[in-house]
Amino acid sequence: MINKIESLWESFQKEVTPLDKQADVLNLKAKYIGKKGLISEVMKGLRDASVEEKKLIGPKSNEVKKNIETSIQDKLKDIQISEMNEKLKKEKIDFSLRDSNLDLGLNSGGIHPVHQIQRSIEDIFLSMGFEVLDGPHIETEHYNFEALNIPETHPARDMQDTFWFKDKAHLLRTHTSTIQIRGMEERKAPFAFVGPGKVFRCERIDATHESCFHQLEGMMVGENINTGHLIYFMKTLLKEIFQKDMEVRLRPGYFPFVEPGFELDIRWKKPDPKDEEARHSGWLELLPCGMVHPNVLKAGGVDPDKYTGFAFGLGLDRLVMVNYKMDDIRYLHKGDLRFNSQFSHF
Ligand code: FA5
Repeated sequence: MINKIESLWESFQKEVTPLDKQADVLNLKAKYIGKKGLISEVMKGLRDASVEEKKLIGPKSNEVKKNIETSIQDKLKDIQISEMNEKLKKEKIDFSLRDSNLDLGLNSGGIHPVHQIQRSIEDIFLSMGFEVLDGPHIETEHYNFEALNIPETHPARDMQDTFWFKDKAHLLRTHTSTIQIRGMEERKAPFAFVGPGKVFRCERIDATHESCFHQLEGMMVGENINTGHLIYFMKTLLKEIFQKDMEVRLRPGYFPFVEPGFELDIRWKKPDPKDEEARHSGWLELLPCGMVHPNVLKAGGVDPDKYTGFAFGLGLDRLVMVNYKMDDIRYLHKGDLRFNSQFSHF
């Protein structure tokens, strides 16, 4: 077997040398070290080998695999460089120019403020032991409504105007709460995760409403999780974002998937565009949340007699508005470079 492995290494070297296309190199990689590649085929014979042989063959095959991997990477790099040189010759474009622009800070891109805030919130929750999950934009009625305790006849379906697909079975998700169900299905309690992303609603657009905006869902499930935990995590989140203790209040709020449900408001000063000094204080509705309804736990495969949990759904675009004292949400996604470039240094 050792001989076979060594001869595979030799034939690989012969085959890789003349290649000049990335696709061919990747095919060769699969041929030798893919799941069903030649090395794996040879390794099948390991079962019948003696203990002494096994001790030699294992490290040898690892060494050859490593050599093949390194040689593939080197080859791919060489091909990339020669393709770029070829292009330079043909198109007479100086690719290095872009880098020098970046050095000068000209035309450089930046991270959109919504994504900046999303990333910082993800970091806050990661540091508290939460996972970060993703979910599809195109959803089924089951994940968007049914499993969230919103049956077809329930009036709560009217609260969110939905973009439906023609098949009437699929839709653009109207909230990130869909991630709650998908997250529960994939893990065993206890768990905690957040799920950020785009959501879509057939809304009349105005200064605080967009039809495509961003939410960040959060969920914690375990034994004896209660409203105290919910308030603790929400206050910690707000303190980290605003870098100070925030005054909050909980009001009753209705969402079919939580019981009890709350609206968490923060005390804030509303910006007055006319007079910088004349600000007026108030409460801003920021964070709907609550204790997960037993039906929702059941739909996600969690035993509601043993576990409880809290969930929340944060509107990221509105949070950006508060953070930067913006008076109109529409600036955020208009694509006006004069607006966007203000954030490009991040
Ligand atoms: C929900 O979407 C619930 N899924 C949130 C939730 C999760 C409640 C878990 C309880 C437990 P709501 O429709 O209120 O709730 O939207 C949540 C947040 O999204 C709002 O507080 C607001 O910040 C933001 N939001 C809602 N509609 C818009 C819109 N059209 N444009 C911009 N932001 C919006």
